[in-house]
Amino acid sequence: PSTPSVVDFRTLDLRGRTLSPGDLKRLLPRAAVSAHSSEAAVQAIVDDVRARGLGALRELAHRFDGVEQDHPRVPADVIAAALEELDDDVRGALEEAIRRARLFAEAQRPADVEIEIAEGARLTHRWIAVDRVGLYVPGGLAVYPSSVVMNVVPAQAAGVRSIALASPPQKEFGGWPHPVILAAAAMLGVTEVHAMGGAQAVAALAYGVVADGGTGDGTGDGVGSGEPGALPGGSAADPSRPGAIDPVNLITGPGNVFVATAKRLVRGSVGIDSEAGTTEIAVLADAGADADLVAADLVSQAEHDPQAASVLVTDSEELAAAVVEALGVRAQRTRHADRVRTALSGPQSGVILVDDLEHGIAVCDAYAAEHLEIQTADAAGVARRIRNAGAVFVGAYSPVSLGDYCAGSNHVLPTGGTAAFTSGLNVTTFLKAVQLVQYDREALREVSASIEALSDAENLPAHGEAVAARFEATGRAVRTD
Ligand code: HSO
Ligand code: ZN
Repeated sequence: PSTPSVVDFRTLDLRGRTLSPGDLKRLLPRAAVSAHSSEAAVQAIVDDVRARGLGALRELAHRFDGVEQDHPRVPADVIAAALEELDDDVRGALEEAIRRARLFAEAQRPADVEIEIAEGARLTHRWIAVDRVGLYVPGGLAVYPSSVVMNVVPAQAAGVRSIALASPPQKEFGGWPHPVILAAAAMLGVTEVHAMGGAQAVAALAYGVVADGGTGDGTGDGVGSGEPGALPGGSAADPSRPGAIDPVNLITGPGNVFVATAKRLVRGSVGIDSEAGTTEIAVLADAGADADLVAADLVSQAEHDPQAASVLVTDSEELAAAVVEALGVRAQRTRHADRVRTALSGPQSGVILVDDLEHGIAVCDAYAAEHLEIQTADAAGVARRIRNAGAVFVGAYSPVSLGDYCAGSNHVLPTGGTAAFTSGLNVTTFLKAVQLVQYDREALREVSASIEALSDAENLPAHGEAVAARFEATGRAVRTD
């Protein structure tokens, strides 16, 4: 598609229109999700990696990334060298980003709940970290060392014991991921990094990969299923062997449409985080907002991708006109002008005119933006009323770029309207809860009749009998500690 020479930021005028939330949602600018068109191709890649392990990974790295690799595991000395060569300013910035992200993530840890629901009847809701996670860090149009921080820090704060990082191999860096990504991993103490991208990375993390020669069936390649007994030759993935990858329990991180589709396809075998698709920014602004700053923020996210969405919601025609003008100026002089103009001129971007702030809040909730900036009077008051957004940036000094790097908040956030039902990465993404049940004899007796009544009602009498057996006069000595 050709790049527009000027910004064509379209207008949707919703003034005077009362729409149901459903109608509103249909009218709002949003790129059609085309994930399904690639589903068959992605499924084929996932199946291939699952069936052929390393052999498939090698071929796919050649085909998609143009690199020859024996296995994707990045050697420790390559990671150490990347840290060694890291620019001092970038290192300092990453340190500060890590420090802030860690403070926020650690403060998010939910407390276990323990209550005595009746005398002698104890219940505990206990949070436990997922054992092993696979974190995906995209390459592609840009490299994202900041995404290493955003994935790793909450996982570590949750107490995840084993972390595998995957990022696409880069031809210009010897087939390893970008050195700043490796350096960020090193700074965080992550030692298991795999140079693999796309759907193949997701499949390898989800199902595991057996090292060369590990299958014992003479083919050389194989794949782990997470169940050692099910492997060809009966050998489990052994992480000490070059190329072996242990399957993970959960995969998180943003990625392109292939990554997102692969995550959806392996879900069930493993957990996945919310889908982080092409980035979006919405700005809710009134007449008093600074048009040039609004434009700067809309351009900042448009630079990610020609499909990125930049949306302005305002009750001021004057502000809208001033923002459009400022967009034109900024979109000409910015480094990634082509991408930015394409993104701003796409059907996913534009200005939405509303009657007043009240109306604007309803529109923002229906849109459920990944990032929502509030640039209005009493921004904090308005922000408190927003129900649907991945992250809300309050006031003129909280731009989205702050959150992308250094705010302490997370930048892996739900896109495409999914903020209506899901959250950005945070500590709880990496936690699951176990419910502990501990009743003593008297506490059980108190509800035994209820259990029997319900077990009869469900025609499952053995359920009731299991309780009744404890109260029969058999003279059995039941342990009570
Ligand atoms: N805005 C992106 C994150 C990012 N920005 C990384 C710069 N680097 C999605 O939230
Ligand atoms: Zn960004």
